[in-house]
Amino acid sequence: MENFKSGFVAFAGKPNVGKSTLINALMKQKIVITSNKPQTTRNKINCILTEKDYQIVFVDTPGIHKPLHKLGEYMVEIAVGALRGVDLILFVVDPTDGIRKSDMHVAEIISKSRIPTILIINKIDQIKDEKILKETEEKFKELNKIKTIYTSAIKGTNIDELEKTIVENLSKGPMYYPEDMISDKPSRFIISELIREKVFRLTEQEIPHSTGIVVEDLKTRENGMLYVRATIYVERDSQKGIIIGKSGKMIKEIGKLARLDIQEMFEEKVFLDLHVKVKKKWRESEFLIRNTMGFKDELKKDK
Ligand SMILES: Nc1nc2c(ncn2[C@@H]2O[C@H](COP(=O)(O)OP(=O)(O)OP(=O)(O)O)[C@@H](O)[C@H]2O)c(=O)[nH]1
Ligand SMILES: [Mg+2]
Repeated sequence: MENFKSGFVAFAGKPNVGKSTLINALMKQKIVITSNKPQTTRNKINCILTEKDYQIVFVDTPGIHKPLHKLGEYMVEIAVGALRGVDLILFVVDPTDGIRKSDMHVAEIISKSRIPTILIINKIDQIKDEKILKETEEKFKELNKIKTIYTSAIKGTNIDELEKTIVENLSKGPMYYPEDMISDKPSRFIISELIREKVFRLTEQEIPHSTGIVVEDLKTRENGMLYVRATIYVERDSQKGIIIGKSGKMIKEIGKLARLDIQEMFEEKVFLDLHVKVKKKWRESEFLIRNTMGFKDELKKDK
């Protein structure tokens, strides 16, 4: 163990650039949720990759954006706070969307931290003209970066190279987590995320962002089946109607897809009992956010 390396490696970037997809690619399994809608990730989630000679703790973070409600403020607070004290920052940008003020804002926060940074230009499978990659890189020449890596998280392009570069930049260190641990979050949280992912993927407009999931009950029954009772919270009656869908079609689909994912992750047969409730304006209330989001760990005490 004398030459064992380890470190905390935080992902940073605006929403939807592919931070969580990159983490799943590096972990070689799905751990965090992803969707084509911005602001999918709401918490800081540590994902742990342990190999013979090193342990990397990937810190997934919410996308940094201009918040429109209290939930958004918390997400940004968590994202910026997650960069404090890490060993390395992976700054992810999406060249298909063009580099904007919002990216430069993240770059400024990263620069101020003075933490060594790797610039990741992701989604290169969508880029036909190499010139765009060079131009994108050029925009960040002020950034104190160790290296730039072009990736496609979806195709797996340069993911090995990224891992190698991370390891090269880690110092000698302890095993922070047990070697068989892959996430620092409890099962209830992971299950609530898998359900939320289906809502993000199957619904549109303001619905996904108005949704919070709470796993109320989780137990293994005598027949070995994992029983999950969860509530999907929305803000308005009309949203409840959409989540349930015509003759319950939507909630059935959410339940089916979530159940398959939970089964795969926990390697057990799952019975998923899903409910929908309205909690008016829960995204504006600190108390309700805490009770709807599993945010408790990261947030400071009531101000
Ligand atoms: N074509 C392509 N799409 C990608 C790639 N990486 C991620 N995506 C897609 O981009 C979308 C956003 O991915 P996420 O991983 O959820 O993005 P994120 O940065 O974690 O977003 P937030 O959690 O909202 O901050 C999803 O639809 C992904 O499938 C890539 O390399 N190529
Ligand atoms: Mg994410």
